[in-house]
Amino acid sequence: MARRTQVAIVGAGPSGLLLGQLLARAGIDNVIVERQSGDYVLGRIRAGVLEQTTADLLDEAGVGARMHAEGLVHDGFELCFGGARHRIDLAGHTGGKHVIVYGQTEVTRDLMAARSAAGLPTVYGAKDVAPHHFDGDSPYLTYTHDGQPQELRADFIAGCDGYHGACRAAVPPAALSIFEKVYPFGWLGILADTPPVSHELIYSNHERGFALCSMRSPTRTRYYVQCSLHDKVEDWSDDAFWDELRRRLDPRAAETLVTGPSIEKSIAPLRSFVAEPMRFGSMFLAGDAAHIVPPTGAKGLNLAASDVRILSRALVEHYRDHSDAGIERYSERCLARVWKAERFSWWFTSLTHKFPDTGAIGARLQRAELDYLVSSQAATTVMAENYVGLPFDG
Ligand code: RFL
Ligand code: PHB
Repeated sequence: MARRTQVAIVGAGPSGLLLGQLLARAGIDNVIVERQSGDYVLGRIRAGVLEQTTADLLDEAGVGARMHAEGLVHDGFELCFGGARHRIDLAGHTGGKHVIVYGQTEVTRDLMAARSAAGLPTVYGAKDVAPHHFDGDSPYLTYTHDGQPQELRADFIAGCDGYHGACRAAVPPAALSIFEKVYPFGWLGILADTPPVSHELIYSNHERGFALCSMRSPTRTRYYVQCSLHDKVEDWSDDAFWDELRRRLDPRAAETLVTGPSIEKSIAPLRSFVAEPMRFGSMFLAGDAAHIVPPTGAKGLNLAASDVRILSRALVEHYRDHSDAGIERYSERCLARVWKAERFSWWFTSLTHKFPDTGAIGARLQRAELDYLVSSQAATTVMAENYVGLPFDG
């Protein structure tokens, strides 16, 4: 049966849900079509750090209350190398800016709750979603739901369906430029109900490989160690993980680390990826559908939010002011910010991970750069202003 809406959104991750919420608040009809179940989407443990502009957008979408109540404001983080920790004072180098530690799972849960409270339509468990006729102004989606073929007509399609989604895949290859780098290692992550080893995040460069100490709350931790791409989660017992993490931290952190049973354990590959442009006629790509960063700078979710900010404003301009200026500039405006975050995430990854092919000189060059970074006000400022999030171009 054919149904109609103004904006058909593919994907109920943070990009799709946030876009849906912002559009609905501006009186723009939208339907979200998601391949998985809601519980499956909530079960994915991912990002943990929000830039202030992301937090502001969640407020604008009316879903910021729990983030303000439960999120942890961080004014700095620590870099660990050579057996010692060095603090990067984010607030002191950016005129008082900070980040908020609040899990992607919670952002998603808040957005889902707001969407269902507002009675906005979401189709979970939609199979074989495909966008059609997006080179004209009458695009539509087809999909199967409960075994029945469905059609959703729209003015616009928003491809918020992540890296493996259907929207980018439907674009003719000749219309896309792809830029990609796959890193020769992954991150093994663990979630545990233990108190954080430190009140701030610790990014550690160690001869055995990178490690990251993060958290979700004062009683829940998220830790990562760089691992081989050949490793399987089953190969890593909790004890093996904790032992490896301890070895990659400074002696004080290693001693005070509180361990416990994992409640989630997973391996993520690391990739830098950009697909250009981000608009094809009446279809837009947003978030991971268009770009991926390695997680080292905590930029993925924040970039998704900045695409959604630019897209929601462009669509509001279209419907309210009858101007397509924002739509015409969507791709260019997103990509300006995307490439800067790609550069930062690639650089921070290069600085902190053990690379199989750069040898002893690679490690010494990293060490020289880390020493410089923590001793030069100029270098610390560059790090801090990128970490808290670069400004929008207006
Ligand atoms: P998502 O979250 O992948 O959501 C896409 C949604 O689309 C659905 N979908 C489809 N639906 C219908 N039909 C299809 N054919 C479909 N194909 C896919 C999917 O089921 C899914 O629900 O993309 P979105 O919304 O753009 O959000 C992007 C973020 O999830 C991502 O950038 C971050 O998680 C990246 N990331 C981090 N970002 C940060 O900003 N800070 C961090 O600290 C951070 N840490 C991380 C991360 C990502 C990680 N992994 C596992 C990739 C840590 C890790 C370990
Ligand atoms: C996380 O808490 O999952 C996290 C934090 C910082 C990062 C990446 C991931 O850079």
